[in-house]
Formats: sequence, C-alpha cells, structure tokens
Amino acid sequence: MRLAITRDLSPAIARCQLTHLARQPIDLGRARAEHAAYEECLLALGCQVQRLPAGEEMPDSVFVEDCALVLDEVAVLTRPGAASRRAEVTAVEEALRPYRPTLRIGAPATLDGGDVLRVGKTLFVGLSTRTTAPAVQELERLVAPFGYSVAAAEVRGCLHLKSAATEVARGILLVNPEWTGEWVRGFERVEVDPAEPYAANALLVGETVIFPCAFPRTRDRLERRGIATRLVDVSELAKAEGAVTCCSLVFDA
Ligand code: CIR
Repeated sequence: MRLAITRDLSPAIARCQLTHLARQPIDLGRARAEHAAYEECLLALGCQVQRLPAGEEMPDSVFVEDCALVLDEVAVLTRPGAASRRAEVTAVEEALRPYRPTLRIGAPATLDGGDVLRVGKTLFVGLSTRTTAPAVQELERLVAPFGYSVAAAEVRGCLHLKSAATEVARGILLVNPEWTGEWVRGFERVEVDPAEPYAANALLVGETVIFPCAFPRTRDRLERRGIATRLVDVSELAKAEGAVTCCSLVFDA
C-alpha cells in the first residue's frame, strides 16, 4: 500500500514562517479546499491518505514534509531550522512509528525535510537557511548503514532544495538553474520556464507528477518530455511558501 501522510491546516497559518515572500492574507476556507483537492489527487493516484489533526498553535504544521524523511528501511525525524516548527515533529513521529523504525537528527544540527532530495540511493541535502552542515554529517551517519550516500548540495535564492529541484521521472530532475549549483549537472534535466521560477517543486507519485496549475509553461515542458502531470491549485498555500511536495510524506507502507 502506498500511504500519504498529510496534516490538516492550522487555524494559525496566518502566522506562518516566511523567508522570501511578503506576508499576504491567506483565505483559510480556500486553503482548506486546495488542501482537500490535493488529497483527492493523492487518492486518485492510488495513495491511501492519513490526515493528522491540525497543530492548533503550529502555524506551519500542514507542511509535514519538513518533519521527516521516510526511506524504505527507516524514517529520520528532523529538527526543523525554524524554532517555531520543532513541536510539529512529535505527531509526525507517532504517525510514522507503525511503519518504520525511527531515528532522529539531534541538536544543535537543524534539517528541514524540504532540503532533502532523494535520487535512488543518494540524498542531496540543501545547505539552506534552515539546514546546517552538521546536519548533513549527522544524516550521513544515520543512513550510511542502509546503503545511502549523502551529499551537500548548493542552493540559493529560495527556501529549500526542493524549491529548486525535484525528481519528475526516474533520474530526471526538474530544476530552476538560477537556484541550483553544479551538482545537478550529472542528471538529465528539464528546466523551469524562466517566467516561472517557483515551478521546480513537483511531486512524483508512481509515474505521474502532481504539479501546480500556476505554471503552465513549465507543465508544457514536462508534457513534451513525456512526463504526465496532474494539476492542483495550491495558490493559497503558496502564500505560506508551501508547494506540492511539502504537504505530504508519501511512502510504501
Ligand atoms: C516555512 O517557512 O517553514 C513554511 N512557511 C513553508 C514550508 C514549506 N515546506 C516545504 O517546501 N518543504
């Protein structure tokens, strides 16, 4: 069974962390409708969806991706870079415990799941404002016994590594070349349309990519490469600097 863990929107989302965006009012009703449609999309792609209750006083808790990294053998609980987000991890850990042994990144290292891009047995870790070099070393120590290698990856101009690059088909990355470094060179790549810098965050489920409807030019590039997309509207969630990967943890349960 393929499981997608999601988390209900916090009523406090208006107080979310923002790094690169100016604060705008978020329509909670619309954001909830977007989130529900996103879950429908996961269901349509064959996932079972397990939605955790909202973290009432945790403005960013809908973005479950940042709390854990789920590998086939083990789940690594993170220590998010923003102090306001650290309490989010507890509920995610409880939800993952039936499915994987759990390990954790310890203080003072910090790591956001959005900074970890897995391609096969390699984990690229973005050195963003949220993720520190000691976290890269610690992650390596935790996952090396399972055969993973870990590589620090340059990222700039955006929140997380996966704002800049995601895998859209086996071994093919969708990238914003302005926000990534040399490390992407070894991969077959689709570049975002230059008019759509935020379009590199796509969620691959099976052989289909869940993709924001806000980026039609980049979507055309994907479809022309033979990559099937399924569109979702995440425009309210985008005001909280969220995108499609960050609202779920998808894995084989
Ligand atoms: C934050 O700044 O932490 C949230 N407002 C957005 C987190 C988005 N997470 C992700 O892309 N993995």
